[in-house]
Amino acid sequence: MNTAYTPYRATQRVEVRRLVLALVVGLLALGCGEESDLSDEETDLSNDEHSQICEQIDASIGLHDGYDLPGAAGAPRWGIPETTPPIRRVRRSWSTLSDVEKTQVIDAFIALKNITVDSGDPGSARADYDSFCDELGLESYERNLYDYYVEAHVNAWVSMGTPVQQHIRMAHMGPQFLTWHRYLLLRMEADMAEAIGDPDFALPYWDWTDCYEDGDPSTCGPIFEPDYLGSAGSCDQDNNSVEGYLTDQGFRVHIQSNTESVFSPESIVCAQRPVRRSVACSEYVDGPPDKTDIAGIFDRVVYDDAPYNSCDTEEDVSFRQYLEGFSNDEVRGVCVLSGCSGMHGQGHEWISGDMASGSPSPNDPMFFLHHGQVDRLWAAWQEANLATGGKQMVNYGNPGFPEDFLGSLFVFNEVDASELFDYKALGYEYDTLPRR
Ligand SMILES: [Cu+2]
Repeated sequence: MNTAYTPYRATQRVEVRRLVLALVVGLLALGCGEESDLSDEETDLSNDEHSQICEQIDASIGLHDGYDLPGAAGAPRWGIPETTPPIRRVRRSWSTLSDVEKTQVIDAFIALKNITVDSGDPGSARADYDSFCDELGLESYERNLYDYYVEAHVNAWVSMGTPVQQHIRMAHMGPQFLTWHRYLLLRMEADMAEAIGDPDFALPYWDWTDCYEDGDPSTCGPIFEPDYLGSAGSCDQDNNSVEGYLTDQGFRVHIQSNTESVFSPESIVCAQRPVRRSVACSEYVDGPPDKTDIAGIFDRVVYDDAPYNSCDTEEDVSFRQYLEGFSNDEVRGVCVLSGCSGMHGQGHEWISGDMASGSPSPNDPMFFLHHGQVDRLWAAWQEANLATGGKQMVNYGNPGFPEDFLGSLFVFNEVDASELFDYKALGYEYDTLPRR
């Protein structure tokens, strides 16, 4: 199945580089290239500067469709996993798991790293993907089932450069943000279950509010335990490797990006190193989202709103925009690019390190727990709509989901967005859901 990585056309490469360069130069000119020593006043963007960045993001859209990039080709297609009625995965809050259950989750993540192409383990056929790292010649790199998810996400991110007609399939900054990540988690969860031989295995989620109730809100003790998910890292960017069980068991990152050109395939660099975190070190966010932020989802009555992007869709109107981030109210260039507000972006930025690296952010297993919470809030919002609108409500409780966006997912073109609305039909549910 594995076919060689065919570089996208040279003319496109030049254009990508030029645009990314323009973006970076633009950011530097706006004073956003430096991470510190800048006052708020200096980093604030005028409306004009804000639209300029948005236009540059838009301009990078359309350069390639992603199918000739690694991470997309090679591996067998999946489809919706089997969901025979007895299988009911109940996704629970991480902080309610027993020590044994926590260890099982971490071991499942590690197991996926050990399911390499040639291992012959269940699922190993799906590790036969075209890796960005094949092309970059990382000698000791072995393609594996965990990194498949990282590379698929990298592809979806750098292919944010999608033709205009492909905008309807973008995995971020648009309506398919929630459907795309729901599918990513669904498949990851199924692979973890298979890897550890427990068909009822369910991916836990990170309930952000635990950081306020049960621990030191500055570092969120209930989550960043060295024995399980690993330490909170360090604010020293050169010395922020995660310590503890995860790292000790050999969990390593293989693909990273240089953060100056996050929307370009040119940004990809391959590596062999532990996960990095700088929890609570970002100057842009004060903490993970809290109860008040979460309650705000019920004030947004439509799923998404025209023009269905990140820069112009109103987060006061669009549930998706409010949840995803990349807010159109951002006043800092770095936040327009990577998201600092909006609950999803805020969580990424608060953990920082690999989580704030954009395209390869699934390198940190926290990505999957964080997106578990994002998916849970979508489920809660759907249920609230179903309760008020009756079971006949269009699109399974997603009023305002744009018709044009109901089709196939980017990279995962074997499924349609519309197949992912009814999460219980996909074989899982949540232990609790926030209510209106
Ligand atoms: Cu993502």
